[in-house]
Amino acid sequence: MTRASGENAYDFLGEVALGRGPLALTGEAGAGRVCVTLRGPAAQGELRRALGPQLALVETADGLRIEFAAERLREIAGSSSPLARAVAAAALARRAPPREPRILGVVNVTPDSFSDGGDFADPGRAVEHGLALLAEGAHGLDIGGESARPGSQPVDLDEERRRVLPVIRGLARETRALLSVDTTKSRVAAEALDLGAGLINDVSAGRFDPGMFPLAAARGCELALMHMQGTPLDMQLSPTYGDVVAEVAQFLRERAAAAWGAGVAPEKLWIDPGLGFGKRLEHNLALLARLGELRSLGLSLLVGPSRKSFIEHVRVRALGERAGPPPEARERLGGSVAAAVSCALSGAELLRVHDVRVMAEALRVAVAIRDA
Ligand code: HH2
Repeated sequence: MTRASGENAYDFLGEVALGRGPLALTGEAGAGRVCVTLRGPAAQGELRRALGPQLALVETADGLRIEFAAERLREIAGSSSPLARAVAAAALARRAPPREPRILGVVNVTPDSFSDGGDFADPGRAVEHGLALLAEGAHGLDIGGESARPGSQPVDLDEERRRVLPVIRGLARETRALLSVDTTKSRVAAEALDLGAGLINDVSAGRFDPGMFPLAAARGCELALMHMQGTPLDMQLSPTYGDVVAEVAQFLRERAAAAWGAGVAPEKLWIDPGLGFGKRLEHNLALLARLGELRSLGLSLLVGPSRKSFIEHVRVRALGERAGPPPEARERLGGSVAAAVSCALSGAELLRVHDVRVMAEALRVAVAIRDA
């Protein structure tokens, strides 16, 4: 099916979940009420059964107008009826972005991460680092035990558990902030959730482990789905796209629909374009420049621009011969701030960053200027 990109892109998700003919959903949420107009086959009976009698259904020239109290959104998003979930998703699609994006501080418990490899491989140091990031203004922490840098090899399940679980256990004892586990393995994710994690950050978007979506559905936790072309081993060999933004949006739509089909409520889902994961400089820049298009999927948007190589590639492109030797990834602070501010102004709701204090200050000022 050909789709217009932009405003109505979320309709596609509705269609996938519903498995019906063309159906358009538009929604708006505000003033404590949610209004959704359903165009196409007006399944009044199914809606009444799924949403209950407190529902206002009115036939209008545009289609069937459905109205309910915003406080029911959460319950409706978790309904067993795909149609009810599509209605909730349409409403969620129109949520205004938050005033200021939240910050997910990175805690890499790895010897080999490109950005800070080995700095926090010891669990005690990793917990200390996480608490310091929270004190600097992070709203949550993303704890990972497997590097996803280009060319990296998968880490053995037990090794990843050994790296990540003590850190999550230690942090959960000290803080009630959101703890995210950066893993593609459902076993690691399940144990992290047992210890107090609330978000699974799966850079494979459920492609590497079929157990991931059922786990997230059963536990009712949040789930981040990231785009990657290929695997960390081969993703930078020859990344190729026609229209990178359209293709990333399509991938995320399909993965979100699959997660949804497995029972994950749309309001629990995060989508992430995966900067640097199977992308050349021009792909990363296009995704950043047109990030707002991904918001039309109606799902919360997470982005990880921090310390990524495109920052260095911009420097080399600009300076040419004068660029000199590359600085370490941890020295890409200016570029990280510029990219994070750009993401915030495009409606990102969560930013995965290493340098929390500087980033929190930059985002606060950028948003204050926008809102002045
Ligand atoms: N980037 C990295 C790791 N996890 N998760 C999401 N959702 N989005 C990202 O952009 C993202 C991510 C890579 O950064 P880092 O953790 O610093 O390095 P490494 O993968 O080498 O540990």
